[in-house]
Amino acid sequence: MGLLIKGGKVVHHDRSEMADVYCANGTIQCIGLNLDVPADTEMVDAHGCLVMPGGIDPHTHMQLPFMGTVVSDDFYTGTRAALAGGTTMIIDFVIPAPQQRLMDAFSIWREWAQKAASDYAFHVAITWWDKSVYDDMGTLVNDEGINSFKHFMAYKNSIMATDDILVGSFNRCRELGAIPTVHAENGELVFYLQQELLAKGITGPEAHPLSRPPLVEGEAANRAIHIAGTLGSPIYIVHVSTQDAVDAIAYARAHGQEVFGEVLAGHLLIDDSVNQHNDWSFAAAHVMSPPFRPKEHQKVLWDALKSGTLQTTATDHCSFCVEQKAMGREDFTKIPNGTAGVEDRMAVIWDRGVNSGQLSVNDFVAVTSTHAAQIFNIYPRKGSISKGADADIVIWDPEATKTISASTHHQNVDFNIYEGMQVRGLPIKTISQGEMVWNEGELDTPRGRGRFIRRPPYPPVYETLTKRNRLSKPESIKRD
Ligand code: URQ
Ligand code: ZN
Ligand code: ZN
Repeated sequence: MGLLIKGGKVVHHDRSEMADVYCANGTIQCIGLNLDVPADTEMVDAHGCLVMPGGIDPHTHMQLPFMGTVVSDDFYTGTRAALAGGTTMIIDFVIPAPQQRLMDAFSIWREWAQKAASDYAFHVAITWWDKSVYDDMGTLVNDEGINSFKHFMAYKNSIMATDDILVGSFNRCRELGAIPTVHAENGELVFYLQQELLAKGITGPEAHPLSRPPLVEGEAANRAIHIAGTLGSPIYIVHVSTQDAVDAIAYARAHGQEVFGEVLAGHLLIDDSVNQHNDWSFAAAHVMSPPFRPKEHQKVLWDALKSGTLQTTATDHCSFCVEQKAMGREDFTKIPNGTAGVEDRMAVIWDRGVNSGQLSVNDFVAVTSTHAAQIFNIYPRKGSISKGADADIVIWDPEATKTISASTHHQNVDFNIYEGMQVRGLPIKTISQGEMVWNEGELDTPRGRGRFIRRPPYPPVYETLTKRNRLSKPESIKRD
């Protein structure tokens, strides 16, 4: 039985239209008015509402083992909460331990994600390098539907990718038609500043941002951009949080380089005052990397999102309960880094972005869904309301209101960084794979209904890139 979404305004990333949407067999069958649909079609009333592509969160870490503990949301609870917030797909991360075969780690994460309630994909992290990593990257792209590889430039003595790894992996990405992504913080500088702060006896969560000042992100973003530009690979900078990194991205893009940037809802809305809070647990609950920044960076981030310098929004959902954060009670470097937010991303960006007039409704669709689908090569199957696309749709009531709270959210964590925030504009219905999974406050998300979404490689990048700042095809490099 199909669904007919009637009476709404369909909002695409580039235009809007009054139209009905008929979904059946998990996909969008037709869009228009006075549609002729089967008699047993279920009617969904969207009058007064907007009908948008389901959100895509390109940056989450469900049930990640990290810093001696495990993220409290698993692939079921985390994706269930995402659906309640209008997000119908996440892109999570396979993070092999150094020396662990990529294919082995991939199998482990695939198993964990079997329980997901929404569709999902994976970026695979490159945390070490040898011929097996090179080979496994090829297997993942050619056989497993992976087209993006993550590099943590931070987290020294753990998963940090040094420059030699960046060079080898970015070049391999170029060969395979994959996109490298980076967590851009200079891990050596962070480590040095952490040791310096501890030596001075500064051990509380207030030290965390002091060990990761904006230049630490700006330097790493510049370095990654220049390595990618030299090798001719595109690059995607995750959780851009500073003017320093925005400036690096804007300069590179203005000079024709293929650079994409992501901003977290948290960094758009929350400033560094949270780090100075006199309650240890409150300050520790906000410890994430990159840290929350002084307010002036937030305006730059909003302007970059509006102007297209940054293209996507994400959450970096990496939830730790209060007692997990207490692992760093004596030493801030041991506070598990991460905050939650997969359920609230769309509502908080709508409230602070669209209601404030900073973003149009079409911009909202672009930065919460369409751009991520386009960059990670699953558009228009995902991120669009078009014939043949997956029926992943959110029905948005621009006048619905709520107060965000850990006491009412669906995330499996006892803290919410948006606690008490009042928002206007909410997802009142979420449709995933053509099924009503979130309906006026009720979730219907059977465990394991989510699918692993394969993402094809890009056409060989050296066939599509301009010649500027690029190596030409390797075999055509003239050697004298
Ligand atoms: O660095 C990341 O993106 C992961 C490990 C989540 N933690 C965080 O603080 N952002
Ligand atoms: Zn990160
Ligand atoms: Zn992350």
